[in-house]
Amino acid sequence: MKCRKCGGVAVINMRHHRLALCADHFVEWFISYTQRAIERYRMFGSDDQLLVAVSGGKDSLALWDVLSRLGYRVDGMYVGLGIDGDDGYSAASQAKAEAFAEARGLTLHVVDVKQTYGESIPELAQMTRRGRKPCALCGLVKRHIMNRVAYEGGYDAIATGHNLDDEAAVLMQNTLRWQTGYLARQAPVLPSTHPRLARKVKPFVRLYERETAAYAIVRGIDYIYDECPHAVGSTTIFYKGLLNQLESRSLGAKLSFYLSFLQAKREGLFSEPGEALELNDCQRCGQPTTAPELCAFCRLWVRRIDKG
Ligand code: Q46
Ligand code: ZN
Ligand code: ZN
Repeated sequence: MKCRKCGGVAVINMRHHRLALCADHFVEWFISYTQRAIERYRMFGSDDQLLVAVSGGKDSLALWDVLSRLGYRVDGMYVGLGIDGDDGYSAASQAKAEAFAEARGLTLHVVDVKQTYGESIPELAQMTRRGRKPCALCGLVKRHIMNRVAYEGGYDAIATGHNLDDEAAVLMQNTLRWQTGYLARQAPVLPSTHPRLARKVKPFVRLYERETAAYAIVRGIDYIYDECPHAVGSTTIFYKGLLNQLESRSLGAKLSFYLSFLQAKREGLFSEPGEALELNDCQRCGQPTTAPELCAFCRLWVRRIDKG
């Protein structure tokens, strides 16, 4: 297989784009494809200060790499969840994130949940939702910390490494249940609705997971291969498998599923129903919440104190 641009040995064949590229031309294509998505969905500009949510995995480190190569002002943010103790998943992924930042002279904010708030995610899950997966709680804690760090640091937007496979899997889940509220909010850009809630952007939404993985490998990025142990058996992974089957029978199916959804939204489908939700300031942390007194994050810790 030959590179379409130079005739050299291709490292990847993106059949849905009918495009095979060598390592150098793939990196060039990947970076400019990301920049085109940033512009097309008006994610941010060169004056914006960005915060990348870094997990130590391929997508978030590849995103940080691309954004810094594109010349954006971009720092990283790692949340230490305390999963699997001192030498488990969290410790290993934090080490990858820190090594990446250090080698490139980039700034990484690290917030360790246990050190900051008193319990790790598994401990908190054990106390509040015995026997249930910690993911819902983990997502809530991560979102809260990201918003706090972005607000305190004056960042304009939080960028996450969600790729097309992630977005298509979530879209499929939401569509199968016609969850119109979630569908209305699923987008490459979520504008800020409150000064304490930064804009959320996903520059990799049009890139297949195998393309972000290829980019990380070609660029020599040292990332954590393992998934979080709690991701095993998740519904998202199940839907990703279904979509891979679909893609193998129908080339480009994932991309057209997602892009047609965005097109349908532009044409008015799933427009946000009713009025915007009224937001109050949480009486404990100040972050906006639809609840009258405490936000969901603070209720979690207050409940834990009550139980402890
Ligand atoms: S980190 Fe947290 Fe994920 Fe692990 S506990 Fe679940 S939500 S699976 S992105
Ligand atoms: Zn080439
Ligand atoms: Zn709060």
